[in-house]
Amino acid sequence: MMELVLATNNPKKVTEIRARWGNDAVRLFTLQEAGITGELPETHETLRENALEKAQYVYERTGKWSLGDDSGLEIEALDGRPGVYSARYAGEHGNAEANMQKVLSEMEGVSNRRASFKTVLALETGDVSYFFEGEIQGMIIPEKRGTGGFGYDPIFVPDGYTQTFAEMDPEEKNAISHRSLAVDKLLEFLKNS
Ligand code: ITT
Repeated sequence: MMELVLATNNPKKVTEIRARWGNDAVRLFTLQEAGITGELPETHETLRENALEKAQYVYERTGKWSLGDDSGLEIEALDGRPGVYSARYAGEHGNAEANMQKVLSEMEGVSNRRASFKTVLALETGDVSYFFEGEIQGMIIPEKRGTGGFGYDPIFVPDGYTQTFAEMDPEEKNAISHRSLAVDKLLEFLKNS
């Protein structure tokens, strides 16, 4: 059976990818299961390069196919910020509360609330690297709502919906999210290869 390591330290990403996974021929491993500890390198200025960097870091240490996920929230009125800096927008890596507070204060009084979530997945196979992207458009609301999901989910309402990602059931977010769109492209690729 083919083995694939999810090159992420974010357990919420693991849950979301696993929930979408519909390929019995490929067994998914977490970093923990692959014996890798510590933060993954993330030194570039594009989602694509960072996703690949994470995947290659894990491939080099495990020899197994590896999948990196780099994601970000791009806000029109903020010239695309936080974007590739989403995880550490307020300084400390992964402090979602502080990151959302910073976004909300920068968006105070701003009438253009358009934003999009993007995920780039990089699959490192040793010989070749493949990329799969997903994107969803929506709006930044003025105050947080909901407790589900993670990261910026409480302040993002996807187009066509009234609830934030954090107010939706996990299945509902996963049915439409940027990450799921990218995962579906990866699954399609694996099915045909
Ligand atoms: P890994 O690098 O270990 O995969 P990470 O959480 O640091 O985990 P990123 O570098 O891709 O991941 O940072 C993306 C940040 O963007 C993350 O910290 C979240 O705050 C946010 N983010 C990513 N996907 C999201 C989603 O589906 N919903 C809300 N926020 C998300």
